[in-house]
Amino acid sequence: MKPIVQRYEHNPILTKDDVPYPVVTVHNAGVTKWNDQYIMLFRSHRRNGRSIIGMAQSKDGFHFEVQPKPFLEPVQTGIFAKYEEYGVEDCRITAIDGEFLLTYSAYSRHGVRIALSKTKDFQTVERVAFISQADMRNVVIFPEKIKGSYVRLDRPHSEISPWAVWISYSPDLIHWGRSQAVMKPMQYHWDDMKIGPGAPPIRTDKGWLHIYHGVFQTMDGAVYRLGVALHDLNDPTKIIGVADEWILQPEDPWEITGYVHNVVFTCGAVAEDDGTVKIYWGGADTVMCVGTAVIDELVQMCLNNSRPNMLDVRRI
Ligand code: BMA
Repeated sequence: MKPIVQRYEHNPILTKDDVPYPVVTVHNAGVTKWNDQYIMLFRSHRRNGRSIIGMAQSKDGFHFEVQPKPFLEPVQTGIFAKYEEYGVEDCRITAIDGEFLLTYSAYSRHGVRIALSKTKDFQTVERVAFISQADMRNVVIFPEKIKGSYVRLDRPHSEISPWAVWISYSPDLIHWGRSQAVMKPMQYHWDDMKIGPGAPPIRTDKGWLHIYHGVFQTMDGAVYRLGVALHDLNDPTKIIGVADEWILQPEDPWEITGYVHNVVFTCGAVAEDDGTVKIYWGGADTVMCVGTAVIDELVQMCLNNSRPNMLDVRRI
C-alpha cells in the first residue's frame, strides 16, 4: 500500500555534517517559502547540550544550504537573556501580514516558555515578547487572523490532565486569552501519552489542517509519531475530525536510532500549489527529513476515519 507520507528518497536532507559551526544535531525545523526559496530554521544541540537555531535555504525544498553563522542564539542581556539562558528550541514560522512570526521554546532556570520574535528578511530578528508563562511548549500561530484575532494552538504541561492541545486568541500577538482545550490524547492509542501542535495549520476548503505529534509510552521508551486533525475554518475551536491513524512513524534507521530513539517530530510543513504538502521532520532528534503527502488525502483521513472527541470522554 502506498504510504500516506512519501519519504524523500535521499533522506536525511540535513545533518550536523552540513553545518559549518560545531553542533551535534540538526532537527525540529520550522520551514516556510519566501521569494521562491524555502527557508528552514533548524534546532541544533551544541556540545554543552544546549540548543540554538540555525538557518538553511533551498530552491527546491529538498537540497538545503546552511548559513555560515547561527540564526538565533540566547541573548546576553535583558528579559530575554533571563528566560533564554538554557537555549532556544523547536522554532515554528508563520507568514502573516508581510512578516514572519517565529515562536520557539525558551529554556531557563525558570522552566520552558514561549518566545515570539519577528523577521521580515531572515537577516535581522526582533524579539517581541514572551507569550506564555512556564510551562508551555509547541506554539503554532495560524497564518490568518480569524474574526479579527490572531489564533494559536499550544500545549501546556499538566499532571492532572494528560498533555492536550489548547487554543488561544489575541488582538495584538502579545496578550492571549479566551483559552480552551480543543484536543486530548486518546487512551491506548498511538498518541495516548501526550499530543502537541506540530506545523502551523494549513488552510484547505474543508478546514484548517493541523499536523500534530503524538506520543506512546512503550517498555522501551516513548515513540513519537505524526497525525492530522481538521479545525473549522471560521471557528477553529471546533474540531471537525481527528484521523484515527497516524500518518508517519519512525521507520528509517535515522528515525529509529539517534540522540533520542524513535522520534519523528514536525515543526513545519509547506503547502504547494499542486495540492501536495512537504512535511519536514526531525529524525531521532538528530537529522532533518522531508516527505510529501496529498493534502486532500490528509483531509479525508480526518473526515472519513475520525475518532470520537476525547474532550468529552472521561479516562478511567
Ligand atoms: C519533546 C521535545 C522535542 C523532542 C521530543 C523527542 O518533548 O523536547 O523537541 O523532539 O521531545 O525527544
